[in-house]
Amino acid sequence: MKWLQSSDTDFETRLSSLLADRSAVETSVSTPVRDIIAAIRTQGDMALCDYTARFDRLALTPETIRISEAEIAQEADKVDAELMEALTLAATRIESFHRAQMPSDLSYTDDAGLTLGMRWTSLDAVGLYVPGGKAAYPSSVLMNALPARVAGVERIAMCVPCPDGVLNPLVLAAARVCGVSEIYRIGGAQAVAALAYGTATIPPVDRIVGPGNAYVAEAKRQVFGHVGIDSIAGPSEVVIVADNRNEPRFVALDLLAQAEHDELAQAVLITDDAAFAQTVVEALENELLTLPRAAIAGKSWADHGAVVIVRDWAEAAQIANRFASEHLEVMLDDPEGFATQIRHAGAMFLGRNCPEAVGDYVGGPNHVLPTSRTARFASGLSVFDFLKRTTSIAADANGLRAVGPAGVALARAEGLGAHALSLSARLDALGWNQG
Ligand code: HSO
Ligand code: ZN
Repeated sequence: MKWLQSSDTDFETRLSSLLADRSAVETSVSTPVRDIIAAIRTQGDMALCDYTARFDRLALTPETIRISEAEIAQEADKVDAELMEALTLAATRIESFHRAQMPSDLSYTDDAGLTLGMRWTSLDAVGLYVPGGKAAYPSSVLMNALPARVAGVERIAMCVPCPDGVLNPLVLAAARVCGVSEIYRIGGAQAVAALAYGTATIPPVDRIVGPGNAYVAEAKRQVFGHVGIDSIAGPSEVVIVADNRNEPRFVALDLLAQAEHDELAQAVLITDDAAFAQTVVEALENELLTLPRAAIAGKSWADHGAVVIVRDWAEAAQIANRFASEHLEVMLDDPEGFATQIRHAGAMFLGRNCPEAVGDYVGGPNHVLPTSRTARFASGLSVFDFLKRTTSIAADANGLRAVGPAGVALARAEGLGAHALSLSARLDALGWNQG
């Protein structure tokens, strides 16, 4: 863990190196991924079944790539009622927040008499990648599928690797809560390629979203352009701005909640009281003695964790903006006031009783957020990832008379004769006097 004090002379250097900590790019898998994508494009289902046999030890035929409705129901029914209720509550809240995001179309007639419009339409088909193993979070199924649903996407196809053929009841239950029933038991770069280019059994989609390992991330990068993708997620991070009126253990647990995701996760405490920070660190070390994922969380805290002691909250806000972190918790007397100074953060959690875990599961806003300081230019997943815009211009003779001559001048300046004529021929017919 690094301890920084804004009054120290080497503060700027040490802060810069802490900020630079967040940009590891995995490229070593690019060749095998290229080969896998090429094989899926040329051999379709056959290659898909081969890779699944090899990587997931699961023998499939084109008929069994898709998980049947009966299997989904059978697995989902294994989930106990309390968990089902929790999933349903989460889904209801996530859905209603994303519904509130839905934008309106635009249309107005301007002074020149042109009617200008912009209409939102949804994507036709979206692929949702769900990782296998321990990182198969049912909450992430909800966070990826529900915005697509709300946006009006007709077809959501989900891929989830099932090593040794084992299905994950929680993931299938979450899919069922979202009304997703087109689910394939495939994963890795081969699943991304199948979604992007299609096979005989899997029709292609228009955009692929969802987290995955290095192979999945690289495959998404390589199919980008042919289809859309969401952002490539890096390790998770949290910045917590807290005063000394907080319970140190709560702050410690919030730091650990981020650290336990990944050894590369980063948890940072910004406070104005060094003695308070020390009690938080002690509480954190104490929790590490019993935490089930102590090995991961401990390594994350040791390698990437930090405490930053600031002079005042204005300085804290400046530093938080420079972190542009995925999550920002504000545990101060006036969190809303502090939040007005924040311009770069994926998501904020305001108040002493609003840990990030509220947002991970049951708050409503999306938990798929920009990592690695990309909140400087990127935002969390939303309905906008599943919508696109089409603009329109309607012009009658008067409208063309008003704006056409300027268009002719620009077209001539660009040396584009047909452009100029397509305007001027009409203008001439309307009695244009070129002067
Ligand atoms: N904090 C994670 C999301 C998550 N947490 C899923 C628990 N489950 C990345 O924002
Ligand atoms: Zn989390």
